[in-house]
Amino acid sequence: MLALLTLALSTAAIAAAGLITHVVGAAAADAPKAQGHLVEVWVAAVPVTWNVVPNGHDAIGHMEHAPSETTFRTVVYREFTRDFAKPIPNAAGNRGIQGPLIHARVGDTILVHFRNLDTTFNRPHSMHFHGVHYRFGSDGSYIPGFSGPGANVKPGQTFTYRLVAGPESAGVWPYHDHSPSMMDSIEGGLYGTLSILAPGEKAPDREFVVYLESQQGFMTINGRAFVGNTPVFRARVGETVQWDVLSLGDDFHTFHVHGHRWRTPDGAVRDTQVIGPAESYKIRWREDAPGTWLYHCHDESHMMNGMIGIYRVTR
Ligand SMILES: [Cu+2]
Repeated sequence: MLALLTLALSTAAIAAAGLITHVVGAAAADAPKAQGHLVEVWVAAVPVTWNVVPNGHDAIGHMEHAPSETTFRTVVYREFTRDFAKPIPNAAGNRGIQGPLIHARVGDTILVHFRNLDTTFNRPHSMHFHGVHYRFGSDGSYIPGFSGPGANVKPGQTFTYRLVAGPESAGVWPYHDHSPSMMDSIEGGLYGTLSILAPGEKAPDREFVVYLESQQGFMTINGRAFVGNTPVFRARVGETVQWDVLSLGDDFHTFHVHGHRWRTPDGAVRDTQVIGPAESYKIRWREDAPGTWLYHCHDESHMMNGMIGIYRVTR
């Protein structure tokens, strides 16, 4: 009886908080409203030629890789200026294959205007966001007979997703294609990151995004494999650094940074932390360790197959 009552109460509380957006009634109708700022971004799915190992070399295993083995045509998310006027290059700290790093704060409403410019494969695409609140129409996930246009955006079409960063949305979350072409698209790099600050939380001095995935038979970080191709992240002693760690695909990884430790939300001290498909977490510390450090997945075969990079800390 008590358990039932607790369940009923918590379900009502969750519905009121907008977590269950398909509930019919006032709570659901009110869910996607928020008090904060309006964050508005323009993102398109665009075809690119991508090389997983641009320098053709595994610097640690001393293997050579020909461009024909490591290059493929794919579709990625790229940010545009207002009304898709012109493309914006991926910013430092957000290097690589993934789409724009979208910043917001709890309470904000986020409008993501999405355009499908996939003229290479002519496939439908979409954007499906983890961690935030939205009505069913902004779910972006294809369900035959149920989902709307936002789940199946055809080449040349545009759709706007309306998202709200709720109280429990603080943290980092993936977004990715969930249209009928999601299997090919996700392996091809059609994903990105939402980074949401809690109320009153200060933004870090440095924010590094690490997407662990696999492409072309290599284990990749942000779509690149091997030291010399994967991102080189940089910081100075005294700075607050934040690592946004995310994973998509079929594999579990163990994210490890040399010479550093961090505390997880449950208080445990770690220097290696497991992550499964579509999981995400952020790690923060105040930098106090100058040096040239490795960061990598500690699954040995993943590391030797490319999932390793350099972190440089200067005084
Ligand atoms: Cu791994």
